[in-house]
Amino acid sequence: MVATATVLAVIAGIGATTAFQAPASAKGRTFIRLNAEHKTSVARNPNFAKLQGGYLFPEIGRRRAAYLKENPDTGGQPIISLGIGDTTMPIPEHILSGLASSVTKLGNKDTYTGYGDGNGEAALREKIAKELYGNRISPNEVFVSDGAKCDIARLQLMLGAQVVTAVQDPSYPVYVDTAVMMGQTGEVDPATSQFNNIVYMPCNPANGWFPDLASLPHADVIHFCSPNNPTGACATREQLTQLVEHALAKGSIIIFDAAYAPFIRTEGTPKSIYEIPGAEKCAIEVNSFSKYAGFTGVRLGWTIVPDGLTYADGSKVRDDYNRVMSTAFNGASNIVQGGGMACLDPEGLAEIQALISYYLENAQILKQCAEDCGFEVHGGENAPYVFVDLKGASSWDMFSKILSEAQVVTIPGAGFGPGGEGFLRLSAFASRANCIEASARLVKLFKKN
Ligand code: PGU
Repeated sequence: MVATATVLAVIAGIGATTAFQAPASAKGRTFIRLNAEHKTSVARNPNFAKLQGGYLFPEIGRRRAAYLKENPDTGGQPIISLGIGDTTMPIPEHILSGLASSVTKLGNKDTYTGYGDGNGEAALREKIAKELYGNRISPNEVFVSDGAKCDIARLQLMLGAQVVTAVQDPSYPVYVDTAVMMGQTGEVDPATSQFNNIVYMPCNPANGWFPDLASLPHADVIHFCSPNNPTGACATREQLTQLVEHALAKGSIIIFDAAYAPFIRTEGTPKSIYEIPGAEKCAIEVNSFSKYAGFTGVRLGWTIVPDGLTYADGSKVRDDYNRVMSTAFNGASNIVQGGGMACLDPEGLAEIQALISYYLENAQILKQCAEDCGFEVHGGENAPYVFVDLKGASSWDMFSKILSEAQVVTIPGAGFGPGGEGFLRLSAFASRANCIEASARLVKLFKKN
């Protein structure tokens, strides 16, 4: 029906039709014959042209699919993913019952609810404040959401284009990518692979994965993640105190990503930036049930914006974040918030600890494996990521080698910023069986070479 080089578009007349389908009767309608290369007159947002290729994790997926297409038998064994940090263990019973009971409530006219409080149900905000922050934070400083990644983007929307952002290098790519999308940056510098107008805070084995803050140019906003993705480094109380003191002295705002907080098992290591005095005057914290409770697909997170955090003009950051949330978000799903409540019951908290213990044991297996392969290894303690030093090898080359020769997906360190080059990230969120099998394959591969 449709000519190969052209599509028919209906621009007048009532009645359903698609752009690719000629209607049964053309009577009374006006058609335009459009060239297949039809363009709108809308200019592309120039910030998107600055981004270097696609988002990291789908890019890994594309390379895996391309390998599979060319090698359908995958060397006679299934591909194992130690790539994206995606949970694999099922949601435990008590937490699941919280999700199930909120579904049931929706089917009963006495308990049915529609739109709720856009910042989260009061009971959940109270429980987060009490169980996770020991009431150091008040419920009206808690904003419940559909996840930490989405909150990071919404914080950028609030901060606008005029701020200078600092990131750990390497770091979770969402901080830089959303800064670029917001227009905070210039172009990428091909010589350094760094975006102009972003402050890269080098984190590497030589500085104990903690930047020399005093030597860095000023940044308005400092993204800091601990336990860190991808390095697995976990900042000490002394380091976080330095960070907070630096932010207070410079008037900066810290956006502290605590998505992996429950992996911290070392006594005395802070799980929240608000354990550091003064943080309530300079820090926002993003967090999520994704890695705590296997909620990566369920989607539930929260952000803390303290009442005492202000802009230069004295206005409250909290009020602007409230404006963003009430305008550009409509509250986390009521089903999912029931799951969040169950997470914070004593039974749910115990289930979270059991899940985390399982993944931490996986991290030990992967750490041992990388050491057996002859590499120096970082992370894997108090964190679900193992960061392998490739002794100068290119991380994308190593990613390809391991995929094609051992059928194991990993993440190249360079995907987390130029400071990640020469490293490979292994995720401990795979199943135990897959961690053991992947380890055997990697040891075989590297012992051979
Ligand atoms: N913050 C950090 C530091 C993360 O590593 C991740 C997920 C998130 C936030 C996302 O939390 P949500 O609450 O689920 O939105 N990092 C994974 C998944 C990749 C991705 O694109 O989010 C990873 O493999 O790094």
